[in-house]
Amino acid sequence: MKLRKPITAIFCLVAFCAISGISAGLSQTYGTPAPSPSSAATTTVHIRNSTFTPDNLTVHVGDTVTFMNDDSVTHNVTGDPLNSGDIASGKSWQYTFTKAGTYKYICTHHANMVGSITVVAAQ
Ligand SMILES: [Cu+2]
Repeated sequence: MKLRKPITAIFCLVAFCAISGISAGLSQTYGTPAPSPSSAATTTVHIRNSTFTPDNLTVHVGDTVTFMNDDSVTHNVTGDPLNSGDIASGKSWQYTFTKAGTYKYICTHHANMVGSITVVAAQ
């Protein structure tokens, strides 16, 4: 069979080209830097000495705010649409803001505990 060898050679050539083509494609995929994703940030508001710290904060749409209760007593974060329920000492609660606006909140246990978060459009 004289035809067998050239066919095998062609097959090998095609296979080699396909494999090297795939690996070239892969290295190209991995070599290209990924576009930087829009960065959603997480900011923490600490609750200390019955005070929200900071009590005034500006974040972007998509950002998450963590309220961390560093006090020894229970607090909460209450204000439409924020509604943490009681946050025990040492516990935290998170809220992700999906709409721009000004969000005022209080702690229903302590009348002097007030805070405000301004949410602006994502960058
Ligand atoms: Cu409180």
